[in-house]
Amino acid sequence: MATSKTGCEGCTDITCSSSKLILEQDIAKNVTTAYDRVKARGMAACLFGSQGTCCKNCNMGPCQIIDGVEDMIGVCGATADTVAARNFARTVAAGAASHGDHAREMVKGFIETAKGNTPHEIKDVEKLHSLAKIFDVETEGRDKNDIALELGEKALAEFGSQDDNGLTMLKRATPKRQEIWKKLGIEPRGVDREVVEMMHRTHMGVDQEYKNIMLQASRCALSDGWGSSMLSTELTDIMFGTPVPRRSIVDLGVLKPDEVNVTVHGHEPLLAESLCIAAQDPEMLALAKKQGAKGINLVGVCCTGNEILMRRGIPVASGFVQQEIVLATGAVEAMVGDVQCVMQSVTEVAKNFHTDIITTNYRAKMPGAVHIQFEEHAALESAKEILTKAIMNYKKRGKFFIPEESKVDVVVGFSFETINYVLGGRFRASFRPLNDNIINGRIRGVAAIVGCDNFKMPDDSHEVIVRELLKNNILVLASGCAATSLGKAGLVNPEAAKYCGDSLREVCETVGMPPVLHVGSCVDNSRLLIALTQMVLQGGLGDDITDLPAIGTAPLWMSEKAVAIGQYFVASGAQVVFQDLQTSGAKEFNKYLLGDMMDTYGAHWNVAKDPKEIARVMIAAIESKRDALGINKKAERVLFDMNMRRDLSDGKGLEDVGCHGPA
Ligand code: NFS
Repeated sequence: MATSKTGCEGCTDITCSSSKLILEQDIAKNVTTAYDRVKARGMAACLFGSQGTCCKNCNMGPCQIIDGVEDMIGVCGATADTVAARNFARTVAAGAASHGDHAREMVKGFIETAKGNTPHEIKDVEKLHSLAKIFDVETEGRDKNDIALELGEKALAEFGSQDDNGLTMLKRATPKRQEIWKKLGIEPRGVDREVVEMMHRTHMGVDQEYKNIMLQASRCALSDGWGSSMLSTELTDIMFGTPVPRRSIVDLGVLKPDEVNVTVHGHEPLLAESLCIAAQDPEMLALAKKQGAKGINLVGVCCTGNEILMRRGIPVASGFVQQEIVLATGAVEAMVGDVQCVMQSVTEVAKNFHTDIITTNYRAKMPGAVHIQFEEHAALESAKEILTKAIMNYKKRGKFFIPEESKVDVVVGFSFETINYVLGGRFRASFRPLNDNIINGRIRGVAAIVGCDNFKMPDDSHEVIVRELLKNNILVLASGCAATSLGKAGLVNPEAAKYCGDSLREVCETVGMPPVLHVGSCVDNSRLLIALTQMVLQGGLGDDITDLPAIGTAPLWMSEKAVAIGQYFVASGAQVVFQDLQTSGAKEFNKYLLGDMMDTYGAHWNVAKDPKEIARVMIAAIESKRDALGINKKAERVLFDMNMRRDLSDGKGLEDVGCHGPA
C-alpha cells in the first residue's frame, strides 16, 4: 500500500473513512488535495484578513487596521468597525449575488419551459396555482403554460425591480416581521438593486457607520432569502416536481465499476435535469454499451447533487470537501460542472486519470477543463454532447478503486409541503402536530444545520453537533453539504431515530420519519423560512420567528453564500451560530453582530469554536426560547384538545403562505 501525498499518516484532518480509503490506494499516490494545502499553509491565516480589518477598497492602502491603535486606522480615517462592517457586507452581497444569478437562470429556464423550448415541463400544477395567487396571476380557465409564462415574467421582473413596495414574497412573512422590516426601511426592492447598492455603499467614502451598513446588508440578504432563493426553489419545484420522500444512497460507494460514471457538480439544476433525461436516452445507452459499459451512472456532487437527489433520488457521491477525492478513485469518466463551489484543483487531480473536467457555463471556465457550452434552447443536444464525451472516456479508464462498502441509505425529499403532510397526514396536512409536540415538550425545538463543509474542523463535525441535538430531543432540518455529511453519518434515515432522546424517538417512530429532515440544496434554505413562518402562523409559539424555539447553524461555512444565508436568517428573526466570523478585529461591530443586533432584529449571530460548543449554544438558545414562551413550566405541558386546536388555528393559515399538499 502506498502513501499518497495527502496520505493519512499523522493526518488528523481526514476523519472521513471513504476519503481515507481512497487516499491510501496506489492510484492516489500523486494526488494532492486541499487537505495537503491546508497543512502546507499551516494554520496561521493572515491576522488582518481573518479578523476583518484589512481594507483594500481603494488604492491608498491596502490598509491593515488595528482597533484601538491610533496610527493604525485607514489612510482615509476608516476605523476597524467601518472596515470590518464593509467587508462583512460585501461578503453578504457576493453570496446574495451568487444566489441571485443562479435564480435568474432558473427563472429564464422556467420561461423557456413555459414556451415549450426545453425538454422540461410544468410538473407541479398545484404549486403553480399557489404561487400564481401570490403573484396575482389569473389561473381560472387558463392553460398551465400560459399561467407559467406570466408567472415567470413577473418573477423575472423582481430582479430588476425598482419598486419601493418591496419584493412580492415578503408578504409570506409573519405580519410582525413585515412590520419590523418596514419600520427599519429594509424591505428589499429588487434582487439586483440591493447588491448594487451594497457595493456602492461600501465603496470608499460612502457609508461609514457600521449599523447603517448592516441595514443594507440585511436588505441585500433578505432579497436573497425571500427573493431570489425562494423564487429559485419554488419555480424549480414547479418545473421539476416538488420533492417527496424517497430513498437513495450517499458516499463514494455510489460510483459503479462497470458503468460510465459522470459526476454532476455545481448548482443550477437545469443542466443536471437535462443530463438525467439524456442519460436514459436509448442512443446514449447504446453508445455506452458499445464502449463496454453496462450503463451510465449519474451521481451528484455538492448542491446540484442535492437538487437531483431530492427530486429524482439520484445518489450523491460527495459534498464540497470530497470533490477531489471522488476523482482520485480513478473511476470517473467526467466531472461536469456549471457554477459555484468547484475547486480549481479538480483539473490537476484529473490529470492523474482519464477523467475530463467539463465546464458548461460561459460564466465559469477553468484552465485545463474541456468547455462544452450548455444551451438552454438545445438542452438535450447539449446534454448528449457532454455525455458522449464522458462515454468515450470509458475505455481509457485505468486502475481504479471504488470503496463499495461506503454507501449509506438516506430518505430525503422533505420540502415544506412534505413536512406538512408527513406530520399532519395527506388530507389534514398541517404543522399543528409539530407545534403541539413542541408545546408538550416531546420535541424541544427545531435546529437547522446548513451550508458547506470546510477543512477548518474535522470532517465529522456536523455529525457531532447533530448527535448532541438529537439526544436532547431537538428535530433537525438539514440542507446543502451539511445534509450530505449527515447522510454519510447515517442520520438521514428513519432508523436513526434510535439516536434520539426518548420523546423525539417516539415521534419519529410514530410518523416513520428521519430525525434529520433533508430539505435540499443551499438555495432551498428558503424552505426553512416558510417552515418557520408556518410554525408561527399555526399558533401557540409566539407571533414571530424570533419567538420560536428554533436556531440555525452553518458550522463549517466556507462560501460567501453561507454568510448571506446567515444574515437573512438573523434579519428574519432566527438566531444563527457559526464557527467563526471574519469580524473579531473590530470590537464594537463584533459586539453588535454577536449581541446588540438583537434589539433591531430580535436575533443575532453567535460564534462557538467547536462542534460540542456549537451544540451547547443551540440547545441553550432553544431552552431559553421555551422559557420565554412559558412552555417549560410543567403545568403548561398539556395536549391540545380539538377546541384548543381550533382556537389556535384562527387567523392566518396555510393558504396565506401559499402552501399545499405534495404534488
Ligand atoms: Ni451551499 Fe452548495 Fe456545498 Fe456550501 Fe457550496 S455546494 S450552495 S455553498 S459548499 S453547501
